[in-house]
Formats: sequence, C-alpha cells, structure tokens
Amino acid sequence: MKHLQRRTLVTALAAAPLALMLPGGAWAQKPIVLGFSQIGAESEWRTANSESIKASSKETGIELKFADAQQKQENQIKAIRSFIAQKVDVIAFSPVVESGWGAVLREAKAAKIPVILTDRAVNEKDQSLWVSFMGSDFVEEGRKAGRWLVEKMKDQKGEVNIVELQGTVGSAPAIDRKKGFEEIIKADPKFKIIRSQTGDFTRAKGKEVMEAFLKAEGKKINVLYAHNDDMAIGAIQAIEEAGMKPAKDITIISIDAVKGAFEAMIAGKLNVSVECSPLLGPQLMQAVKDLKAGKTLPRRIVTQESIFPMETAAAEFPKRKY
Ligand code: GYE
Repeated sequence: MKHLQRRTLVTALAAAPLALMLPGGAWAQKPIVLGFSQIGAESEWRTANSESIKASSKETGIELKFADAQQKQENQIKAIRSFIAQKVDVIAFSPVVESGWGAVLREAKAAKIPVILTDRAVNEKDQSLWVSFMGSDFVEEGRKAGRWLVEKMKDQKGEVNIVELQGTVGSAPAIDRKKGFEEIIKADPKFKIIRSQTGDFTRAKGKEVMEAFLKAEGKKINVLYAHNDDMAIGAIQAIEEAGMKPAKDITIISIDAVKGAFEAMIAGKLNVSVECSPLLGPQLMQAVKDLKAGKTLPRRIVTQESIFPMETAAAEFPKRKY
C-alpha cells in the first residue's frame, strides 16, 4: 500500500509539468505583460499608432496595459509609475516631450523593468535608462520636406516666404523636423520663414494658427510647412475660408502621409506629404519578446520611409494602411 502510494505520487509529479504543456508542445506560461503609455489621440497618425500596438499585442498574446495621457506629460509619468507598481515585464512609451523623464526612468530601472522608447526620443544624458528607441528619423523627414521645396522652387527668383506650423512644443518631432528643414533651406537665402508657431499637432490648432498667419501676412505667404498632416488639413480650411486656393496660391508641405493627406492631395489641396509610419506595433512586440528571451536589443531601430508628391497620390492611395 505504502509502495503504491509512493508510485502514484511519483507518477503524479512526473505528469505535473506535462499538464502545462500546450497541444503544440510548447510550455504554457504566464503571458508577458507590457505597460504602454501613449501620448493621446491628437492626430490620425496617433490613432493608427495606437491601433497598431493594440492589434499586434492581441496577435502575439502579449498582455497590454494601455494608458492614454491626453497629451500631458504628468499623466504619462503617473501611468509609468502605476506600471512599475503593477510589476509589468516591460514598459514602453512615446514621450510627449523630450525632457523631464529622468526621475521616473530611474524608478523603472531600480525596479529592474526594461523601458523601450517608441516613436519619440527623450533628452536624458544617462542612456542606460532605456534599452532601445524605435521610430522615425525626424531630422531626415524635415530634410526631405526641405529638399522637395528647394527642387520645386528652383526657378523662382524672388523671395519664398514660408510659414511654419510646428508640432507640440518641446517634442522630438517638432524640434527635429524644424531642424532638418532649416538645414536644407538655409543654403539659399531666398527662403525665409516669416512666421513659425505651434499648432500642437491638431487640426483645430492648425486651423486657428493659420488664420492668424493669414491675418498678419495675407498674400505674402508662398509656402506652408506643417509638421504633420492634421495641422495642414486644418490650415487648408483656413486658407479656403480666406478665399485662397490651397496648393496653388500657397504651396503646402506636411509630414506623416496618413489617409487624410492622400485625400487632400487627390483633391488637389496639398502638394506633398513626407511619410512617417505609425505602424510600430509588430516591431514593438518582437522587441518585447526578444527582451524576455534574454536578447539584447539594438539601441536604435529606425523606421524606413518615403515621400509622396500629389502626382503620386491617386496611385498610392489604395495601398495605404493608415
Ligand atoms: O507626426 C504627429 C503625431 O510623434 C511622429 O505625433 C509622431 C507625431 C506625428 O501627433 O502626427
């Protein structure tokens, strides 16, 4: 009897791990938990980015804790602190502005939770506070916008007066897109940025600020450079309401290449959009898995992107995924 009991126990113990085996032979494990702090829903780009992250977390079985910060840094810091308290496996976030992250990132590091930056960079000296940064090269996007303009205006003799709608103040894309664009246009003194103000990456503010530009400068304005499509779309409305023709009276350049921009280009109201892909979900989930498998991530993962002048819009539109 004693002997039998022992055998049963041994058999049961041997069988125990098998009970955790999935039909495919893989071990059933607790799902990896990812805490993601999103900036908000300020633009078409951002909505597509959130959808990409949510969809790929489902596909990969990574449990996603998603927090929307409504464009406020303090909300992002709160969300990250709550992810630390919940002991998630990995934290990822898209920092609304570049600076002011040191303290919370040190808390994550002390809790031994790896942090991945997506989309936007932070301005912190201690690079050990995050394991990887994936997203676009915003300076290069600004350069692409500048190069397109230089080529477009190459035969223009007189001054080219530009108004600029900047993204969120202190954000990486606003800082870098301005920098890249200026770097290219400064080669020719005929290019002048006569007004530059933030439209916070939204349609409503883009429209409002463009109205003010038009009031102040009117017909003097030759070019609008908007740091994203949404602000350009808002500005197009302001230009039309002022009785002018967008893309004709004022050449319009923007960044993102979201569907709304393609629609505007097909309607002949936007001249060009530089691509910035929001589809970071699959790369992020892969990175999370790699981290959990003990792999070291590349410090920088750059998204590959293109540029779409309005002449290409109708042919490209059906292929667009965001
Ligand atoms: O261009 C803009 C969004 O960080 C790249 O944020 C992103 C920018 C994008 O609101 O539309």
